[in-house]
Amino acid sequence: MSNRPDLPAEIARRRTFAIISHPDAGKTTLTEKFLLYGGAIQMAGQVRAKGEARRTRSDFMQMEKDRGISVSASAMSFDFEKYRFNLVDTPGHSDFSEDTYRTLTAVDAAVMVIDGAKGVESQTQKLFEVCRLRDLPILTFCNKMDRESRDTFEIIDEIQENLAIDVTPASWPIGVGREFIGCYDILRDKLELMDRADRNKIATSISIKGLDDPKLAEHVPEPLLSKFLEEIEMAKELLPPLDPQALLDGTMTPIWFGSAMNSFGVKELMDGIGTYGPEPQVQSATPRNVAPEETKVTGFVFKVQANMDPKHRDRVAFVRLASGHFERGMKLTHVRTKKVMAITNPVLFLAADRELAEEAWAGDIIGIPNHGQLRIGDTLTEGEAIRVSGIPSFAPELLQTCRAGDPMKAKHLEKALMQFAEEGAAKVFKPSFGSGFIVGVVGPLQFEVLASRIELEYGLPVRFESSQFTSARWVKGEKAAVDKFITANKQHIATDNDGDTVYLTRLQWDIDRVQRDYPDVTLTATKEMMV
Ligand SMILES: Nc1nc2c(ncn2[C@@H]2O[C@H](COP(=O)(O)OP(=O)(O)OP(=O)(O)O)[C@@H](O)[C@H]2O)c(=O)[nH]1
Ligand SMILES: [Mg+2]
Repeated sequence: MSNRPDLPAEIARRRTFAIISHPDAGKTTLTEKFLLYGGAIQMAGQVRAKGEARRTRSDFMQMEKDRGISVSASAMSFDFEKYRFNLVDTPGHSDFSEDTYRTLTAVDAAVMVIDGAKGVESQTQKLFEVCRLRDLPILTFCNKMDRESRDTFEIIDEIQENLAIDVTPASWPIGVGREFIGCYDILRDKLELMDRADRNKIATSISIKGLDDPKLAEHVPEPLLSKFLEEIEMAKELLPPLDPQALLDGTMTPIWFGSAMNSFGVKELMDGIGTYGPEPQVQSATPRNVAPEETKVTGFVFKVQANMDPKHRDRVAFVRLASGHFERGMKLTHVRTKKVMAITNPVLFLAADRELAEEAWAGDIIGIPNHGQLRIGDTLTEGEAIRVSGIPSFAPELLQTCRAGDPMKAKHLEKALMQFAEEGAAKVFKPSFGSGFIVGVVGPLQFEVLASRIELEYGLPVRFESSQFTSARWVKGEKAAVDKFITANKQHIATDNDGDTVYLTRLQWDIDRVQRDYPDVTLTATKEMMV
């Protein structure tokens, strides 16, 4: 399968995708099994590992290990057969959705995970809409089939109806719950049996010559067999067959059934991503779009994370390469500042682990350690003034005041908060009146993550307290008009980490009043990522 036949082989073999879903559907567990099948790890870890048991690679932050949830997107690059996978495990919880949405700007496809007992949940629906806006191809994995699950047709109908996309079964489950024995691989006419005893074992697969092959009855007991044959007949009549182009256009999703925990159905899904998933795609940018086969390197930052490795204490920018063949030591122009940067220590991620990258190709996600020059939304090129557009920034919806447990440590706290602001983990405002900092986030769990990270990464216990303000607006306009506005509203004015002016208030009425009284001043709920 090839949708851009002119791509160099190294680029054409790349598959860059995000794993998305409602919280707890099994993204991190599935990611871990991908690594196992890719040969990147020898033994799979668990999300809620007790004692010395191994934990998953992608939930490496302390809070993720403690709570068994993902709070931050993590990237992994590894080979699978003839393909190179660049996979991003995203957090499902809506409090962290800014990170997830940004990740979706840096990938060519999404693997949507659904819990077989729950079907399409609220967050699945939202994430799906974001994918559809970008025409992102979607491959679906219906997980947790080892437990009591919903009727297969019902799950498929629900996806078709709620998400308005054609669904084609790539596999079909046989038996439900404790009687679930495996799946029939529709794409390759194979029977896959699940081994409940060994969770890390690759499933046994049995080649079948069509559905009337007597071998089927040797492995599938009655009454499961009759029910399965009846269902598959109906499925063939009612559901469309796989149309690879419709998948690439984002109008059809193939669905695989399985159990990430039992390593079941994972290999078939990976094969599907390799065979039918998109190659690196054209990146929209201004003043022109960037095609992966262009010989010059272009890349953009979609995520920044500080202190990923406590031993290094640095900041790493996650860069999606949009075009070209990158080699270590290359000098790239940082378009926002027009400065040239020598990229001497680029890394490839395996979650928290990294490895020096001697080279990388369009489609890859590389890490560039830096001291804060690289921000979310920045573009790197070989000189051309191109800017990648469309990286979202959310309006901070919740504001709290952050104070250091030890008041003498206010300067340290400022430094820590500024780092998190530059990472994009929160918005930080320094009021022109009074002490302390006001931190703005999208969801309440982000305050907890910040408190835990400030303590762990900077050794600084902090408290978050309710703030007298509930909304923040960036102030824009001619200097004279803005200055006049600032002077008249001093108690409401703060600056963000870039020194830009912000208006804080607790009343929508105030915002309306400003807009009426100061027609030359504009208030915006978000700030463009690029300046
Ligand atoms: N029974 C069963 N449990 C599973 C399966 N896959 C995952 N789980 C469990 O479901 C829970 C959630 O799994 P995660 O992999 O953390 O889910 P997630 O989607 O990454 O969650 P967030 O990142 O927090 O949104 C864990 O306790 C897993 O062990 C499965 O196939 N069967
Ligand atoms: Mg997770």
